[in-house]
Amino acid sequence: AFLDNILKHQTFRDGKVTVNFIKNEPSLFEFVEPRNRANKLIEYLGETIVNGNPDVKKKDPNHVFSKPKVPSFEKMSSYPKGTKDLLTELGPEGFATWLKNEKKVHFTDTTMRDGHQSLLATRMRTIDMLKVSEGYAKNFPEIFSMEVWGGATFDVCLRFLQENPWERLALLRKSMPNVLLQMLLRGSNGVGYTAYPDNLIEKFVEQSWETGVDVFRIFDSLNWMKSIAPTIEHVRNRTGGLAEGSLCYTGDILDPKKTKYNLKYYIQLAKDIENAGAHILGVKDMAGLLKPNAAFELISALKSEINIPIHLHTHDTSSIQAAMYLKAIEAGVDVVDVALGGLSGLTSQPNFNSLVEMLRFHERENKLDTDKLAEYSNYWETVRNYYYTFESGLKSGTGEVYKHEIPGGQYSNLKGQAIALGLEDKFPEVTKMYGEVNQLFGDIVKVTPSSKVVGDMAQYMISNNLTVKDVLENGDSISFPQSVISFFKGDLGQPVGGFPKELQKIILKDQEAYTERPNAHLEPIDFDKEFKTFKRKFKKGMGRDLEITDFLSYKLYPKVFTDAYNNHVKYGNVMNIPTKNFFYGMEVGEEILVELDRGKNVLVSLMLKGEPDENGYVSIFFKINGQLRNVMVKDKA
Ligand code: 3PY
Ligand code: ZN
Repeated sequence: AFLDNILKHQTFRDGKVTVNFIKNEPSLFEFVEPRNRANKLIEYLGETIVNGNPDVKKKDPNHVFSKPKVPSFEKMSSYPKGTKDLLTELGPEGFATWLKNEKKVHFTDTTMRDGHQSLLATRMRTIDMLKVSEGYAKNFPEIFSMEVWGGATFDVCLRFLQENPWERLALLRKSMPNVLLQMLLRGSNGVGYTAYPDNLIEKFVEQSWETGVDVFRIFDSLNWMKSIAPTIEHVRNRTGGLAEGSLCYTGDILDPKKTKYNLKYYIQLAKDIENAGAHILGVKDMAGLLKPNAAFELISALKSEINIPIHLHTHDTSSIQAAMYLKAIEAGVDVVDVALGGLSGLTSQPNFNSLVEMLRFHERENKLDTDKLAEYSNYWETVRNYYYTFESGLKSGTGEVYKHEIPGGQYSNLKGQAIALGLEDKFPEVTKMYGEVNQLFGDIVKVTPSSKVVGDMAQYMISNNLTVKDVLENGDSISFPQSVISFFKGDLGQPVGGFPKELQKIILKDQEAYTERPNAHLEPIDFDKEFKTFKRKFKKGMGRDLEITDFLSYKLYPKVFTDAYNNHVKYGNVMNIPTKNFFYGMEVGEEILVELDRGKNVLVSLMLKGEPDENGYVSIFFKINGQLRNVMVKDKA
């Protein structure tokens, strides 16, 4: 291994070895052996067997797992020409024109991003995606795009799944080279919950494109153009991809009493987005508030007022959003977002399989193979079973969504939290308070991260028995949640119509608010210098060179990255552990196959699990490729 390190070393390869080479290069003594990797693997499994995965709050020992059936496809065949090939051929402008001239309606499949983000708290692991991604791309090359990245996936990959989000993207890119890959980007907030320096967002966009993103859906949580426009610019300047500038839909344009977010408002915003250089307009109905007749009116108006194609997104929280899609399609919308049956409905997107069938013989029908689609839906339905612990417990759609306006992903999270805390009967109060807080805040656009601020405030008020009146009358003596203070300072930008001044004073007390872009207060990043420092800080344990993408992860989520790094040092690469074992450990007698790294597989069986000794340590015996190994794990219970 030592010799190997020398042979691989850049200085050696450059022929610049001097007498002090070995003495000056401690890295030559760092060995990553397979044996070491296997040891780390059983450390992880041992820990999970004894103490459980800390992310799994409720484990059902009687849960029945069935094996998902991977739909068949031609492994040896090449990829048929798809939308990615078309983008390469036509360029972003040409592609947008092509899309606009298409008669049939197109689809974005959100299963691998918003679908599981909204139903399973974003916990879907890369390994489960990779089993079907190649086959899917070969079977459905005509799909407009696969939404696979961004939103909450970035954070959750690192924080809970111990995966590198960039690696996920690269692997999905490799297995789906022919179709467009799409991400959700929160404008100046990137894939985080706060504003970042402009040059960090710029670098992030550039690296996302380099790693595999083609379609950037860009929104701002307050519909603030000052956050949307610079991000569109980054996509136009740094990538060859499509900038999908998006407006977030809230309220109800049909309600004459709701004058803040009316048709005129949306048309102006759409024009601003088009003028900022977007190739596509996204209409992001994050809470599923767009009603069928409103959709007809909105899409018809947008179609006549702007020249770029329109891509519509919704959540089926009310359970009637397929009707909305039909109206939008009849008004000429170009693309709609859907999720494969097994991960559709409720707070996720409308059902892909059913929507294709609904449009059979319609003049805008998109003739996709519904039998094949059904096989993929079945796959996801079975895989979903492995994630049972992350289900929200939601059983039916709700008409209340039009009142509280909670975004899909947030609704299932809040519901899950309420059930876990035994506060399920208080859930209607939380949602009602959410609606009241929204009014108190001046009726704002609510989507990550502004929706989190409203949710934090509502939960805070419920748990402290506070009413809106209390806040307005006795606010001076209330210490508000940090996210609320930061919001009223201007850290997420400026809401439509500004902040309610009285309340702003109550919340900020003697802190100053500002109205410039939050990014204006942030120092640009000195990439050369900081990347070097970063590499020194985290040099020892990845088993590979640190990349600029690691640095970006660190800059977006310093603590989360550091924890993930420390876990990696301890457990190595855990992304290829089967999902059942990653979350729930192993049974005695169970045997699993795990790919350690680059095609090296090991067969792991759990032979024996002892009782805790006098110091609380449990002895666990595995067989790895037939050889007996044991680990001692401290029982934390
Ligand atoms: C996100 O920002 O993650 C969203 O899905 C918003 O709807
Ligand atoms: Zn969404």
